[in-house]
Amino acid sequence: MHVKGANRKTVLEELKRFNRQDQKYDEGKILCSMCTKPHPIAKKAYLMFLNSNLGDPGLFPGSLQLEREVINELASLLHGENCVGSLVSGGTEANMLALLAARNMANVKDPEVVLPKSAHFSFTKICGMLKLKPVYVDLDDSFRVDLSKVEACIRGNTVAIVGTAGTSELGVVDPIEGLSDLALKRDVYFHVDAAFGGLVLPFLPNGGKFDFQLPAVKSMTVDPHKMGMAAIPTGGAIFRDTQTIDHLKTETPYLTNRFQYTFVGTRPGASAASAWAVFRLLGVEGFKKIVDKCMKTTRLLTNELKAARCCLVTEPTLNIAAFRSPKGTKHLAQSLWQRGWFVSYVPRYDCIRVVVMPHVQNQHALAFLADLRDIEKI
Ligand code: 0PR
Repeated sequence: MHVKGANRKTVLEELKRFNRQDQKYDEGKILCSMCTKPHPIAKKAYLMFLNSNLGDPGLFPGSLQLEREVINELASLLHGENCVGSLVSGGTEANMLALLAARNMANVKDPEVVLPKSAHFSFTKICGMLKLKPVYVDLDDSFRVDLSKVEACIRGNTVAIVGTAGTSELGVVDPIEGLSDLALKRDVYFHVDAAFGGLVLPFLPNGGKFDFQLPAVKSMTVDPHKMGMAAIPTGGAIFRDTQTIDHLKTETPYLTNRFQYTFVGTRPGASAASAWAVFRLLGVEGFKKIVDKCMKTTRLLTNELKAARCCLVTEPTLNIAAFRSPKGTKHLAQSLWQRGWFVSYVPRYDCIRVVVMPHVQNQHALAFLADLRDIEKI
């Protein structure tokens, strides 16, 4: 820290210099992100609640009410009645809370968790921290976890099985219904990671069953800071009932609340306000329109990619396109980066992944395709 402070104008000018270095969603070049520009109402709401701390809700009862309403809205979108939960820092923390509840509930020696090989990398961190042994299960030909292999991995010390509704790399939905049946049959905790898909699938015409309408689903992750267009950080951890979150309870000896159910103590009320504002402004109809537009742009992209002789790893279920080039995919990814297109290269599938978030417009997809054709000389 400098000994003497600077004047306000200098501080702001210096900040602007940093800010200019950051990429801007509006330019439509960020194709590798599951986040997007927060909705303008989210920004307003966030600023309005900048002071609020959900970790001490007695001081901020309005913010607490906003959090409850957001959790209830998410639960009702996901067909959950009487669900409870918290807004947390993101998908990592939500997944962690779910596995902690499962571990504490089972209370067994040498606990294990059965995960698809496609599960988000946050589970690797979580298993390390919670001292859970991850048992990774192979995928089938459609990149969904193989049910019979999951069953073969469930043992007496399995504390949970996990399925993903919208994998991070390909946007694939695991056979959640089959996993739910299996969890019921084997009496094991079932967590669904819908960090991304949880705010896409409910707005698709054929989203399928992937949520609390399946009886074994005990908890779900769904992040408003991804397709919910809320400000970062806004993650959602939703649990079927209070008995489950009782396993997360920590006494807070001197605060305005008696217990906390999250890892993080101080939590931004501004996040709750930003998600609440987007939900209230858009409603289901507004979300449907946005998701529909993202899906149309995804289809435009995949059709044109095929015409440019690229092959899709799989037909998209969500607004994620994954493809390979016959001339070398990694090289194509590097060339696209050189031209300013921020795509992901996924070594596991040797593919390029494009996430078509609301900031990616048709015109950006077309400009991207023009550059791709130019690189590929097609
Ligand atoms: N579960 C799933 C299915 C996810 O896709 C993610 C993150 C998580 C859990 C963890 O969520 P948090 O990162 O909120 O803790 N998915 C994105 C990813 O890894 C996160 C992201 C977003 C990364 C924007 C980069 C970026 O620019 O791709």
